[in-house]
Amino acid sequence: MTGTTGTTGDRGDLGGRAGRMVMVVPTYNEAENLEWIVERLLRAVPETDVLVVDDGSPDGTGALADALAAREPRVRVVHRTEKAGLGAAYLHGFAVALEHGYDVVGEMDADGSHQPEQLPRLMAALSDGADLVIGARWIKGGSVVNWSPFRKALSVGGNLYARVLLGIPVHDITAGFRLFRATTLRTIDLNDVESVGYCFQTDLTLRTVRAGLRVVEVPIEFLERERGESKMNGAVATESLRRITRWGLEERSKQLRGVLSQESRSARTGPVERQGRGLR
Ligand SMILES: Nc1nc2c(ncn2[C@@H]2O[C@H](COP(=O)(O)OP(=O)(O)OP(=O)(O)O)[C@@H](O)[C@H]2O)c(=O)[nH]1
Ligand SMILES: [Mg+2]
Repeated sequence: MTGTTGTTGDRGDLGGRAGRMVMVVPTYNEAENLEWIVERLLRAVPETDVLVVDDGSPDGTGALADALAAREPRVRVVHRTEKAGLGAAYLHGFAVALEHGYDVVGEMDADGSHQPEQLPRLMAALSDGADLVIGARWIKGGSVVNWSPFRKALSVGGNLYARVLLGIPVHDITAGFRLFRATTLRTIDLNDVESVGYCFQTDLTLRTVRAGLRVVEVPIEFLERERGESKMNGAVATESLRRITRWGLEERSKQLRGVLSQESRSARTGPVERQGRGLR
């Protein structure tokens, strides 16, 4: 379990009463990007607060975040002692955000892939009634700039696999530019989330859909990072494939059991109108 050293900054709390929205920004070795991206975010959406969750970056990102927080009251920092993956960092950030009473809790990478200038469009979708808004690459109007055809194929294929296997109508399940209503995060149970890498995004999407909440995708332009190094690796991709397959098969076998028990009931009681959801 990763230790924490709590929040830092020049205010006693996260300012949840003043700013109703907070963007959680996880960082690991983003010294070249952090200041640039946080300043853009605060310019694009002045009413938001920012919560940086740093996993003890060896390149000094945590200290840079503290310096930002010292001069900008909208910025707060959570320091964790070791790199424990994106999912764990977000769970920690969400818990802090909910504790401080924010109404809207967002996710955004610190590497420039997600453009803060596009955030107002996600905010509009939330105001229109969504419970979770996903900034999506793989829908009409969405795009990815500077990815190799192989990387694109991997992401499109992974999303297609997840959509079909999980049977949910979301096109960019792995995307990490998002806004949650705080009520959404309180409704879906975050206590048993085990996903570590970007599979975390799929996990939360699935929980939101299964809770009967409204997920809306808004097209974004995703830019490949220009500075710093990607943390995506084989282990992250494998975790995703393994967990999505397990969730999908569990759901399918539940449906199959439902169909079979209905079949045996109707065999015993004669013809009845079929009501089960069946295999999608
Ligand atoms: N706190 C924390 N942040 C992380 C960790 N892994 C990645 N991040 C941050 O999460 C965001 C997304 O990570 P990236 O390295 O860009 O990974 P990615 O977006 O899946 O991969 P690319 O598309 O290749 O950039 C960045 O802001 C990272 O600094 C981690 O273990 N802990
Ligand atoms: Mg990235």
